[in-house]
Amino acid sequence: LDQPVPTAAADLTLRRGAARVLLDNWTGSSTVPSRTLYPHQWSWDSAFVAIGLRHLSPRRAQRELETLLGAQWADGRIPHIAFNPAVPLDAYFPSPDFWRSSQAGAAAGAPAAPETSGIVQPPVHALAAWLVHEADPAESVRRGFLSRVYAGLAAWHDYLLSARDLGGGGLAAVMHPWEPGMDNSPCWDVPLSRVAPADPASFRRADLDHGHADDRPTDVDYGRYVRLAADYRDGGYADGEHAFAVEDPCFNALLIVSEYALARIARATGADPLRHEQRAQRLTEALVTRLWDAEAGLFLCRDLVGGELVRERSIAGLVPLIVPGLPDDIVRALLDTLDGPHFRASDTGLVASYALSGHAFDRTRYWRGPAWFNTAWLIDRGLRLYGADGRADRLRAAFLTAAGTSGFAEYVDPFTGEGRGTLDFAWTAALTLDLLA
Ligand code: 9YW
Repeated sequence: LDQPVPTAAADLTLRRGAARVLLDNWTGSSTVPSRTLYPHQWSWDSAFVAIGLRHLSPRRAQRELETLLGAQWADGRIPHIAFNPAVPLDAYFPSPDFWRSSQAGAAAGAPAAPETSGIVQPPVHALAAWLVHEADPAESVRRGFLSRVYAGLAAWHDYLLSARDLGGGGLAAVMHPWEPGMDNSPCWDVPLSRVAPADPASFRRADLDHGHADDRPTDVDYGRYVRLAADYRDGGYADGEHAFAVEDPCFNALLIVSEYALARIARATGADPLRHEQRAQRLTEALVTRLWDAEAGLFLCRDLVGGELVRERSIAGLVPLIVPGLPDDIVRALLDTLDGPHFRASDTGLVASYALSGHAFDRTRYWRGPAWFNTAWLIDRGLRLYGADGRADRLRAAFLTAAGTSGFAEYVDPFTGEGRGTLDFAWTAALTLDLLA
């Protein structure tokens, strides 16, 4: 697809629009993903937001991450949501009175405040912290930013690599479809099918107040999400035996990149960088050994309960292109898959969240087909890492066009770029600013 060539004036309008979204979504100490749909602080959203916010205010970007770390549990986990006590309980479900973190999570070290969820999201935070530091090293050093965040970030990775190595193969496992951040991906269909849905009368979906039912997960899937979360809570958020346990390539690729970032942070603060570099290398080996599938041409999820690879092509299997030091044949295969018949990225511009050729492909439903901006940003980085700059430039142009024309949508139709989900979505705006910088 030929993208219009961005002009300086168009860039300026886009930059102003993106900055406006971030200003409007700022609460005073962090950023909400969306004023309507997601009125609290989300974990990986905040990391992406900080990456964009650093171009407007490095100070505010630091604050974003430090606020999130204020919700960290003593066992090291960074919860996927830190709740704003000023927001009414019925504005978002599952609400704080569902998770009951300060009580149900006490044994796992949940803080007394704020209330949080008990599950996690992908570890983009150390990468974000390093990028925030780089935006203004003098201000970062003046505030001791890296020293403030290092211990928390290291504890976060320690948690993922110990309590969450449920498969014993050196990767971190997710225990809920919300943890990899791609809530209703077809990758979860089989692992999730074993979970009995919670009684629909036992909860009320707040997401449907703001979004189209056709764009959102189905009610049955929602019931299963609720059941998994309630069981985890009722077990005191202890990790171990669980009905849903999956090794996700995107989650682990982000952990690797964040381990390399943590090595840099360690070096800058006088801590030991070697430990993190070695961990990143071991994780990379485990990722390749456990999740690479040459026949599929991308990384797959491993279902630890069923004991098999999940044979679905999702964007999670392409994101590991951001991992440094991948074997040449894997890099070549990932590049081929990206532009090949399953994803056709050279035609679509942005990359679909699930193979266009897949049996479960749905161009409007959330993570079952629509294209998202955070994954496009990650793939842009991967393409540049491996010298595919021409392709990265095309992806970047498609990203900026779709972000602007859709009003910073949460996600878009992969064929038309038409906006879906909510508008004025924080990470779409933040990553727009980053690509324009
Ligand atoms: C939900 C906030 C979150 C993102 C996830 C996305 C969605 C939450 O929104 O999940 O309520 O369904 O899937 O990645 O962090 O933006």
